[in-house]
Amino acid sequence: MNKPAIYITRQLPESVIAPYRNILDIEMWSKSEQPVDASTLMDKAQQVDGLVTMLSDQVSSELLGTAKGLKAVANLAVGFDNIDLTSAEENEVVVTNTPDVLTETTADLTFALMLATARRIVEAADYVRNDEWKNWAPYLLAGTDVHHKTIGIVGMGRIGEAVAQRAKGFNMNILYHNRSRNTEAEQALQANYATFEELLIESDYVVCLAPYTEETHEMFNTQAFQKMKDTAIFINASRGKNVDEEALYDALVAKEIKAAGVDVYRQEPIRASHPLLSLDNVVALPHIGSSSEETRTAMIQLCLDNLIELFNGNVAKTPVTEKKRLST
Ligand code: 8YV
Repeated sequence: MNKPAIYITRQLPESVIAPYRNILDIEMWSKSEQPVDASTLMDKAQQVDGLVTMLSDQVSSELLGTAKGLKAVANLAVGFDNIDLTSAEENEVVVTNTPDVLTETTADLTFALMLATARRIVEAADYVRNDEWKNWAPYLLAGTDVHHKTIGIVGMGRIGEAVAQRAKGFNMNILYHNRSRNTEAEQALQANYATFEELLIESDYVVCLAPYTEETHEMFNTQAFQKMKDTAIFINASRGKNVDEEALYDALVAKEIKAAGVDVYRQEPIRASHPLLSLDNVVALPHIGSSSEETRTAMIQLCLDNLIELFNGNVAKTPVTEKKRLST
């Protein structure tokens, strides 16, 4: 029997892929410096049984409608806002994602970003490297404490809970806002539910971990930043489109909030000319929430395991669309 053919839209390490070559006929995008272009992705989608895609690949209704042999799309991310799910369902293409394996790693990065922003770690490291450190001064690069402060987590899913766990270790007071109450987090992590407005008003650290949906589109806007304390630090480690970036810039310049740590942007990658990068009180990262070697490997393996399960006629381990087997 022929092996199912799959196309992977980035170059991934052969050491991780190799064991799967016995079961799957795997082709990968060949250029390490640039992402797959839309027309190659469209062509490949028409030739294979499965795709492994990244958040930056648009899996559109046009692609799904024309790729008649395509049975499954395994997205290398917990999010799937790059995939037209309605069209996937209509075309009976099963979509999978990579939840759980990236939870702790993304929570580590979120917390690191919060600490880096509060304690001005990037500025301080540059200060030493640029030979600016001439004298000791009592308030030299003085930051803001994290411990014993109030953290407000917007989006109390798996990653939100893992961030709350870290916050607990820092003796923080934990508020959260979510579509629905998370009673488990309330009990296990002493997290207190707050309306979005209450959370904005009361938090020292406002941390956005909500997935991107129509409801969350630019929920962090001028009004939201105005409600925050002028000492508040804003962290975004979920999706750029949850934030009105102009409003964030204006709030930072007007000192309506103190600082921001950002891992995600409306349009990625950003360029050095992005307004937020002109501000010293911004720590900007290149969307590396889940980027540890261990987690990236686990994510790739989960994508490929999902495809194998599906091609074997089983339900995928982590399906996004309705749990169904591929019709054989
Ligand atoms: C992605 C992410 O894994 O999982 C998500 O939803 O945002 C990231 O961790 C990364 O962008 C690769 O697609």
